[in-house]
Amino acid sequence: MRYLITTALAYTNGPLHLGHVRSTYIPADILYKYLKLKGEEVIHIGGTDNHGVPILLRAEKEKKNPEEIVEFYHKAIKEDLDSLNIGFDAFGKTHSEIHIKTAQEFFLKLLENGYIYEKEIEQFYCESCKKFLPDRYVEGICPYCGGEARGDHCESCGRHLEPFELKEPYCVLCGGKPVIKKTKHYFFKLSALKKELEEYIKNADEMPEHVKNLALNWIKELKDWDVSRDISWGVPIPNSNQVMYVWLEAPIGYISFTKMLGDIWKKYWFDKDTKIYHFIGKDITVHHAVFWPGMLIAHGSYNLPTAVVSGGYLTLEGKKMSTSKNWVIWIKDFVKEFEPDYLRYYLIMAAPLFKDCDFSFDDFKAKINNELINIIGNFTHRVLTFTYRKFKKIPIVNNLEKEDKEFLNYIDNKIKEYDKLIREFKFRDALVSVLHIAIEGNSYFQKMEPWNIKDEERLKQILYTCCRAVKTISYLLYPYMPKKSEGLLNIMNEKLDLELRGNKLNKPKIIFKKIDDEKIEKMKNNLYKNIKKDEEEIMNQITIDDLAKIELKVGKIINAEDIPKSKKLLKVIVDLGEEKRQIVAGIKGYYSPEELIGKKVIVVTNLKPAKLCGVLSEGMILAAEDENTVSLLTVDKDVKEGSKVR
Ligand code: B3M
Ligand code: ZN
Repeated sequence: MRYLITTALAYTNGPLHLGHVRSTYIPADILYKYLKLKGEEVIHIGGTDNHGVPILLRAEKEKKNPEEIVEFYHKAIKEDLDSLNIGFDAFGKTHSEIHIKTAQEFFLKLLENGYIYEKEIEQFYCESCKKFLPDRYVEGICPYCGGEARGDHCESCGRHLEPFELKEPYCVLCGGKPVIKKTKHYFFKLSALKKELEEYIKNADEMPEHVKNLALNWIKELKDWDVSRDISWGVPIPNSNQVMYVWLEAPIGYISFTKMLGDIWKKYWFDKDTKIYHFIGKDITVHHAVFWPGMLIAHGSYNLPTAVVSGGYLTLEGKKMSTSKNWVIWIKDFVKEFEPDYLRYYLIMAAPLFKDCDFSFDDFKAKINNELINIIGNFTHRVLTFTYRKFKKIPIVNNLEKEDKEFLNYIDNKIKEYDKLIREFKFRDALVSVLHIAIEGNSYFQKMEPWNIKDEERLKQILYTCCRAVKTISYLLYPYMPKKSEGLLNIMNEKLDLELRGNKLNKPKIIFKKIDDEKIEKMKNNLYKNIKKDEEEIMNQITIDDLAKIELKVGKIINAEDIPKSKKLLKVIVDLGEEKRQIVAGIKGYYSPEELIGKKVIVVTNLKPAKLCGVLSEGMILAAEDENTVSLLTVDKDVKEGSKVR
């Protein structure tokens, strides 16, 4: 089997932050390094995405050429990745000859196969700038919430918008009022591919379940896709003065950049015994699991993705990351203070890849100091220093006792488990298997009490067994923490494999050093000073959709009883019109059961049922509270039971 691993092509309008590397680059690099270690034929292809409106807007604002912006961030992004030891076989740019040529050929093939057609549409146009204004070139007022919005999206309420929906639209370049003008655009016939896409997704055995579901949902209502733009920055569409929509050409970069390796690129894109894994962040799942395979099917000759590995979001100290609000940790700042391997460890350990995850400095410190160092650091250091003191080299023995064999057997099983998990993208679980070897190793060492053993042969057997464990740990840690693995192997004078050669040991030094509090405090201070109180409030705002999740209804209390076991709780039956519910309310002492009967209250009706003091509660009654009392919320005029509250 041959493997092609790709990572999402980062936009060259900023450097990388923790979110990018958590969802995409670190997990991809772990699989890449592991498959390489196993001697598999594998390449990792990545690069940057240089087109699209945000980059052009940034260039226009900074009065620079888009090329300059692209060059600057392409370099910065590659440096960020290098600093974390993410390995690539090719790292390209979409603003390059090889890509432009590949994308144009691709386009022409789609045209030839009948999957691209022209259609007249209306677009905003700025007469003073003499420009069409796609997507983010127009801003205005959101018709839904009245907030300021861009042509494609409202930042305030989070809704997707079509440009013509905007109220009081204006051109972002000159502030002028745009007019509506007709233009011809190219469309990709995505709607014709419904059956093929469905079949592809259903049969993609390695596709993660959440990706499959999302894709199948999208496929239900496939619309054709507007793939041309009236701007000058991008891949020119042959025989036209438009460029390709960035999302049409960017994924073709995976092919163009593989071509940078020469003729072998063909094996990866045409030979059937190749697996293609696209690592991405979950916000671009549909582009990779629907649009991109659609393009490949329409083209007709390339391999389709085996899996789209889409990692969850990362929040920072419990809040959504925001580059505009400076609530972000840039990679280059992070690696100035902490070892890159610690970041790699933490971001994998903090949560499974497909789940969202939070980065917090305190938790980072705790996971490194209390988990990694206490378990793996402690075991490996203990074994190496003890063995060095006794023999100066790794003892090799032929015979082992039962308990040694049992431990080695345990290790072998963990190696198998790790292999299976990592290939299933369960990077966290695979790392936990390594921790288990160290935990088991620590208890084996403790139980054997090598410090009390007088018989040299027996001592050699025990330390040999322990060194096998340390060697295995070093090997399995390599994809996750290449530098730490190298440090351990250096002490053992060993190669990166599972053999034990009985070499002379180098004097052990501490490989896993603790993170110190000062650095944590410094980073935290730097981060928190960015966020002023009022900004904090804005970041805690919820959207109207968040609010709509809570279902509130008017209910009439028809029965109330004491719960004798509890100091605070009363059991209440509420009539909600269509149904009656039992709810446990924390109002004892403020209301007697009798005075509750007949009251109209506000009930949260879609709260997950729970037992309080052993009594089932199917909802919640709203009440206000100050330091003196608790007061139930009620309705101002009499309305029917079951009325909705909004
Ligand atoms: N540049 C967007 C992103 O990183 C985009 C990815 C392209 S992958 C072909 O979210
Ligand atoms: Zn204008």
